[in-house]
Amino acid sequence: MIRLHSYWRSGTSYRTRIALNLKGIAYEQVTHDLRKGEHKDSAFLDLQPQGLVPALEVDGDTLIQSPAILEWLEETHPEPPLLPAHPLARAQVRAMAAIVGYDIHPVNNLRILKSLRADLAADEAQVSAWIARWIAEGFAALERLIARHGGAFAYGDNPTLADVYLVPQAYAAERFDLDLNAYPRLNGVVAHARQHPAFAAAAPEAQPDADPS
Ligand SMILES: N[C@@H](CCC(=O)N[C@@H](CS)C(=O)NCC(=O)O)C(=O)O
Repeated sequence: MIRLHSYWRSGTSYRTRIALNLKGIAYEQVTHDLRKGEHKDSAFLDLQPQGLVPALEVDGDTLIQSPAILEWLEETHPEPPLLPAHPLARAQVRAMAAIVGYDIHPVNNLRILKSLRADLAADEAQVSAWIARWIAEGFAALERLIARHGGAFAYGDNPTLADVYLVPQAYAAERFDLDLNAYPRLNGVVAHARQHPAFAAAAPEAQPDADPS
């Protein structure tokens, strides 16, 4: 039994859904509405003590932290691989994923934005500028890396962890009105990845809890 605790618009949930779909793993989803603070309910804190989605229940155990979940998926379900065979190439893919996973997403997360507003009295224009600043810096680097290593996907011609991380971050960028045309290679591989059934099925608007209102 695999149960994903998630939220439709959460980027870390989205990346986990993409990887599960690419690996062909069936799972059920339990939603935690971040807007209502449901991720801080005590029952969920028993599973994920940080109160962050995603969490993945697997046969009675709970995995947390999407990078750890994705590595676990890769180790336990090696086909199709989301990392190339050569150690150097694996490090390059992991680096591209890390630009999103460690350098963009964490500083733009909901609790950080709430803290900017509550602790530093930032207004919405300042919050938007903050979000755009970190995405732009990371995407400028990724644009160069995709030009160097990319093919149909961000690294070569098959989906890798680089795409698993990038596509949800591109979705967030569009939500905050960033113009992806400034990153033509990045924009191209994201558009291509979105056509892939595993990515399409993982898209926020395709989730049972999607609520764009
Ligand atoms: N490093 C964690 C980050 C998880 C995370 O930040 N999840 C977000 C949604 S994308 C969340 O639950 N945010 C709730 C909050 O900030 O209060 C992971 O990759 O799993």
